[in-house]
Amino acid sequence: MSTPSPRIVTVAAAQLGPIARGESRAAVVARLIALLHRAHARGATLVVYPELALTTFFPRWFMADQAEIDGFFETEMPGPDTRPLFREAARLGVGFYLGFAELTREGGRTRRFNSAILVDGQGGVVGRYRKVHLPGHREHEPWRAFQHLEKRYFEPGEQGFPVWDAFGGRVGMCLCNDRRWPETYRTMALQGAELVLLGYNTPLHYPPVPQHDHLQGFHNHLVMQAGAYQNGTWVVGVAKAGREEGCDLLGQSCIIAPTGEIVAQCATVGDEVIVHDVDLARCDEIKRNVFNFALHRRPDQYAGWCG
Ligand code: CDT
Repeated sequence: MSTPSPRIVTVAAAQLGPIARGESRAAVVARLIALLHRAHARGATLVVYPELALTTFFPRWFMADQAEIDGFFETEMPGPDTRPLFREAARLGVGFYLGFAELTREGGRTRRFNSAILVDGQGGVVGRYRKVHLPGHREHEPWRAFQHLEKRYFEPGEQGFPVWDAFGGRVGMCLCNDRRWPETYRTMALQGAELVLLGYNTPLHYPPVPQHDHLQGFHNHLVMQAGAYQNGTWVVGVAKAGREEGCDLLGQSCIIAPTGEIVAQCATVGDEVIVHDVDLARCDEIKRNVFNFALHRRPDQYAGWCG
């Protein structure tokens, strides 16, 4: 069988170290731009930033004051604080994925989502994804060392897992907890995804089951490597890492090939860039063979169980 011609997109994972609660958007955006420059200097044309990359991970606190909560959200994208990033990325011809808290007016009501956007090399928004799997809890649970109130502060996304033709391939997005669910990758792969971008904020301590704390790193790679291999797609997983407001967040940002192999991985829990020449044509090694969906999948045997 002939080997397809390479289709290279040079991708950077731009891991962030902690963001303090009091750190301004301007200061964070300056850090994002510094990472952008480092990625561009290494030839990247697509930079992947973490989930909720503009603020501290605010769902760790119970807040009753809606105005205080809304201070962590963006009402426009780009807005005054994020425009410098859009401008500089476009000047360099670099696209990016960025996670942020989205506050929007839709159907006459205010809605809040944990979202990500994909921006092309000209600064245009190609697509927006709203997090489907919101982890954590809705009510204040003071017994926890810290809260995880995503279910309180966000609505779940209801547009599924679309994919977009961009950067010479077919690109999907998801966010953090989504990466633990096989359906996330499979729904995108069934639409032909070749590159799945995802940002995360993962505390090392999981209050309901602390006996699994030492497995956080293992589970992180386990799910992303399996998702890549079983769906013949590249996966780029990018952390906000390090000790943020007393809470330790997992690092291990990485770029994973469709074979499931990690081809680049961060070595710190601070601001760090890793770069890889992602060959989208390599998806075919898996998609045309062991996980050739048309040839080997048995959806008739799954119906009725996957509801
Ligand atoms: N941000 C996010 O989704 N974090 C979760 C934490 C574990 S569930 C409370 C994750 O899946 O990494």
